[in-house]
Amino acid sequence: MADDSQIPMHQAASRLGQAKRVAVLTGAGISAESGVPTFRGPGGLWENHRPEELATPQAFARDPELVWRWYHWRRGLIAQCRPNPAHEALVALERRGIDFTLITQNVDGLHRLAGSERLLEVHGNLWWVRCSSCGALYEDRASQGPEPPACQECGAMLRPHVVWFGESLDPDILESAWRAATGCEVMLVVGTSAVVQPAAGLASVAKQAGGFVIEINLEPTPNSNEVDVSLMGKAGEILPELMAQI
Ligand code: BJW
Ligand code: ZN
Repeated sequence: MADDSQIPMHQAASRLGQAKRVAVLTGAGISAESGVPTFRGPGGLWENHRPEELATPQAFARDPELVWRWYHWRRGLIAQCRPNPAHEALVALERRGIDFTLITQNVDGLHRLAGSERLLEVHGNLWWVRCSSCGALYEDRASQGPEPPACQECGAMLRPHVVWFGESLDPDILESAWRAATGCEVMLVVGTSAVVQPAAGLASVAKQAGGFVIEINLEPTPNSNEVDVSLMGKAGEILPELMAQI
C-alpha cells in the first residue's frame, strides 16, 4: 500500500529538486526549535506584551527605557540560541548552486550564523543599532542594558535596527525581495503566520507570477488556501526531510 500522507512531500521535493530559481520566506517559526519565542500564539511574545507598547516608533518615543529593556531581554535570550536543522537545510539548499534568495522576517541573526549568504533581513537585525539623531549604523553585540545604549559618534540614544509597525521597510531590500518572489520557480514559506504586510504578501506575489509555493507550518495560515503544497509539522523536521528527498 502506498503511503498517501507522503504525496505532498514527494511533490514538493520533486518541484524543489528541479527548480533553478528558488526563493524562501521565513518567519519566527523557523527559529522556534532553537528556543527563540515566536510572536503570536501560545507562549508568543505578544502574549505578555502589547505590540503597540513595544514595537512602534511611538512606543520608543514615549518610553525608550521600556522598549530597550524588552530588546535587551530578547538579545540575552537569543545570544544563547543556536541555528537548528531547518536553518541548516536552507544553507544546504543555497549551496546546490541555484539562483537562491532567502527572505527572512526574523531579526535574530540565526540564518547568517548557520551560513546563509544570499539573505535579505526585511525587518532588520537586533544585533545592529542605529542612532536616532545622526543616523550612524553599526553592529553592537556588547550592550546588555538595562539602560539604552548611546551612540559612539554623537552620544545620542541608539535604537534597535529593526522595522517597527508603521515604519517602511528598506526600499532596496523590499525591491530585491519582490524581484526574488516574482522570479522564482519555487518559493518555500516557512514558519510565518503570514499576517504582517508587506512580507506576508510575497507568497501571493510568487504564486501570481507563476511560482510553485510550498508552505511549511505547524498550522494553517491565511496563505494556506492559495499555496500549492502545505506541509504541516516542525520546520526542523520537514526541511531536512525535503532536502533528503531531492
Ligand atoms: C512553526 C514552528 C515550527 C511555530 N515549525 N512552523 C491592515 C492591513 C494590512 C496591513 C496593515 C494594516 N494595518 C497596519 C498594517 C501594516 C502593518 C501590518 O501588516 N499589520 C498587520 C499586523 C495588520 N505592517 C507594517 O506596519 C509594516 N510596514 C509597512 O507596512 O510600511 C508601510 C506603511 C507605513 C506607514 C503606515 C502604514 C504602512 C512593518 C511591519 C514590521 C513588523 N515588525 C515586527 C517586529 C520586528 C522587530 C522585532 O522583532 O522586535 O516583525 S512585528 C513581528 O511580526 C516581527 C515579525 O517579523 C513579524 C511576523 O511574524 P512571524 O514571523 O510571522 O511570526 P508569528 O509569531 O506571527 O508566527 C509564527 C508562525 O510559525 C506561526 O504560524 C506558527 O504556527 C509557526 N511555527 N513553530 C514550523 N517549529
Ligand atoms: Zn549618533
